[in-house]
Amino acid sequence: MSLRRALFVAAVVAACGPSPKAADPSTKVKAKNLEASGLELQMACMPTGPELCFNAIDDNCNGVIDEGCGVGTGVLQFTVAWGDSPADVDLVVTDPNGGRVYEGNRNAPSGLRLDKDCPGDDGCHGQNIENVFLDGLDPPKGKYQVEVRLTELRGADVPVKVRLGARVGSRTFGAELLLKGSDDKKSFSFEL
Ligand SMILES: [Ca+2]
Ligand SMILES: [Ca+2]
Repeated sequence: MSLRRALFVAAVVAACGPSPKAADPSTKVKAKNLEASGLELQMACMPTGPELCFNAIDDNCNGVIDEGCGVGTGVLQFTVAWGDSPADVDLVVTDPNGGRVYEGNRNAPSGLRLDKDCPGDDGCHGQNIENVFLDGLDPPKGKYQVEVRLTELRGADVPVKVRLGARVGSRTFGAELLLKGSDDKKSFSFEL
């Protein structure tokens, strides 16, 4: 190929480039075989207005929980919120490779990350939230387990009301949990 022809081909390729309308990667990620233990997942999203922070609810039903609130999101996101209760509630997410993300291990090789741990030094300010999201676009296939645990009561009134929100692909769902004492836990699992 002559230099001139090569330059022409390169220019055409550059002009065509990757399509600006690249498919939204979240539409390829879909949960199946959802199973809940001790909680009832609400699958429908009811838009109630603009997104509110730190409530673990996708208030504007755009498929993202608490966006614009300084928490990470991705094709997978799991969030718990429990207001100003002094209780220590923990979110534990296990991926299909056995990677476990929680306050004692904030990162898994799959890309799961815990980016907020409350109450504690993460700037909770009476708005307790824990958030786990997938850093990356290609979550490993297989079974995921999401557990919410009341680790320590710390003088809190019982039951401790916890809102759980989950994003899997372009869908969000959630549940209201009532945790009744230390070590009370609720969980759900799904497969990709
Ligand atoms: Ca939202
Ligand atoms: Ca929200």
